[in-house]
Amino acid sequence: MARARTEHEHSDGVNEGMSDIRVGIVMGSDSDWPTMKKAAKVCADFGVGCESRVLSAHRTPRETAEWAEGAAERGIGVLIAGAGVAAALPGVVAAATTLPVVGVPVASGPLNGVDALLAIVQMPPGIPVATVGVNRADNAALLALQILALGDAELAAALTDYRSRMGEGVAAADERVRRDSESLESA
Ligand code: C2R
Repeated sequence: MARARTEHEHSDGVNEGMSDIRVGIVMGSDSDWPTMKKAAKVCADFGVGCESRVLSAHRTPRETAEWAEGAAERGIGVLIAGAGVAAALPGVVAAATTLPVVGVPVASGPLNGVDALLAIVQMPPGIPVATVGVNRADNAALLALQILALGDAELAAALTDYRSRMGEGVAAADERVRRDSESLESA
């Protein structure tokens, strides 16, 4: 498994050389792809294979159910489902499998994602969808990887490493702001 890259390091976003598909990413339209691509990129950065599909609970209900029903058999461990406006897709996917589903409300349409957020987060009892913030497909992938890491010590170590490098970035920013603030006092 590759060492995870930070957002400042290069990645071409392609899961080259990764045959094991462990994360399934689905979105209601290709207009969601610029947002959902962030999830595929995080998976690629951690060397975790994913597949990305456009399927719609509204427009292609049969294909959507088939994809979700077959995911566990294909070796997928977690699903990420993103949709905008009247976002039924994550819930419909969750209803078709017992794999954990992470929902991404996509900001498309006149309500800028608030409609999708409420549709995805307010699932009825019995069919949970772990909902992340509007457009936060990157967090959806990190959460998916954390779930996979429960049974993968190498992936867990890569996530710990990612967190500590993120902490170093905050410490460097802290230092810069403190120095700038002090320079104002001495000016
Ligand atoms: P188009 O850009 O194709 O018109 O889609 C998509 O996720 C997208 O954000 C506009 C928006 O419609 C959403 N969509 C859903 C579903 N299918 C498509 N919410 C669904 O099944 O939930």
